[in-house]
Amino acid sequence: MTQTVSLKYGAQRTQRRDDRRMRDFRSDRVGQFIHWGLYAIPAGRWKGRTYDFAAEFLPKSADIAPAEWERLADEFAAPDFDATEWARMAKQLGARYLTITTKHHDGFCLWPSEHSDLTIAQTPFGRTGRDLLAELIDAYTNEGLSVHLYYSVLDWHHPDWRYRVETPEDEAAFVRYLEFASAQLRELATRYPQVRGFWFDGTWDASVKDNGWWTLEVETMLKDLIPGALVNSRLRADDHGARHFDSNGSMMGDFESGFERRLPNPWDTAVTERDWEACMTLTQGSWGRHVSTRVEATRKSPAEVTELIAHAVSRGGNILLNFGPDGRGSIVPEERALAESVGEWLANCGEAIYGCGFATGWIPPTWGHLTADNRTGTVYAIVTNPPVSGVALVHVPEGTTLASITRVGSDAPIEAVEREQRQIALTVDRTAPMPEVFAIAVVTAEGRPRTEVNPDVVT
Ligand code: FHN
Repeated sequence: MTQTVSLKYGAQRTQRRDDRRMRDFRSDRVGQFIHWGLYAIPAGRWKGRTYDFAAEFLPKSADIAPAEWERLADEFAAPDFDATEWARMAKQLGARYLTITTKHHDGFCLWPSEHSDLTIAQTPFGRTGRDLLAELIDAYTNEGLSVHLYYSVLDWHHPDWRYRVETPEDEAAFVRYLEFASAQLRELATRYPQVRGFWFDGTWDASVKDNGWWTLEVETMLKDLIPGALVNSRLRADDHGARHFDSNGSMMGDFESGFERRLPNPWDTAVTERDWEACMTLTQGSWGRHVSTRVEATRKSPAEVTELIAHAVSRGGNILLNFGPDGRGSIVPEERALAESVGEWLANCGEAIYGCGFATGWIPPTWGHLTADNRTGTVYAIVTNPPVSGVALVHVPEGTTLASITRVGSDAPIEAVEREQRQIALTVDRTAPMPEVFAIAVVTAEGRPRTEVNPDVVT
């Protein structure tokens, strides 16, 4: 028998959300994450030394005094920033939404917040009167992409931030801090009501875990201000400090956001029971721009990124691919090139990604990933790891018959042999620079398309 803990601040539902906004998010599958703030200016270097860790952690890695760090605001002119260009590149990448850092751990706000003295308003860019966040939201919206706002609750700049509340003074300070964060979030939701949702980070400290009530209050407030706003699980803590999942094991927020720089085990089918999104760096560890040969050596190739996309979708998740524009406001050439190649693959093979999800009942292959589109009853074989034999085996589930196999994104002929034991042997190109994709249509014993492959993806 399941033990149920009585909770005031736990999950708000035990079923997935299934309204239009949630379904759109679920169908989008590929998003663009952008980490941009003061840290883009030093880009991981300080006083002649390169710090090989996440560039946005430079104030900590290089032990920089807050006042010194904050002087970077005087240099934030972003002469190359062009929201339209960023949005076009995101569209070219094949991203369907953007998640932009409005405030990272250093406290710098990318909007002119009335509640902080460290914002874009204090920069040469802001002094021109331009609203950077509004420009971005408009440009992405014009390209048909949705926008989510990232907000770090952890704040190294604010005097009232506490990692842990130990004294009455801490208590009073942290109450003020939570009021400040609520006011900023209200301000964001009021200034930019057209955004689709909020993405929280920096919520792992004891101070936040001990105030689960606040995380629910914020979720509720944002959804009151922007009906249907999406909120990630990372915001939330319950009455007992359980994060992401409450003390009864139910997910809090609208989608699980615990996969960071990793994806679920490909054999893990439990993740397909809920909505989730993984966020992924394009180099090993840095989210903000980092100029470093060691970091650069870890940059993922377009083929690796397409594999990550296929892997996420095959397990019913979204993937948020991170970009770190430079201090002048340019998307760096390596990331533009990646967007072009991945975007080309998605333009050709996106029918296996967008609106697709877990192929229920199909055996996950070792040579790549299977995704399924329940609108058409099609299962896609995405060959990310072609076998040495040059033959990829697909097992057709009991109760279904193969109707056809076609190639996606290419007119090249197909060599496929149906074997006994419900196996199809597909000849694959071991030298293909990007994953080959095959569309496998099946019919059920009743002659109908197999529509139950992914009942949760409906567009
Ligand atoms: O510390 C941050 C990190 O800089 C980055 O923003 C990522 C994105 O998910 N979140 C934190 C680490 O979990």
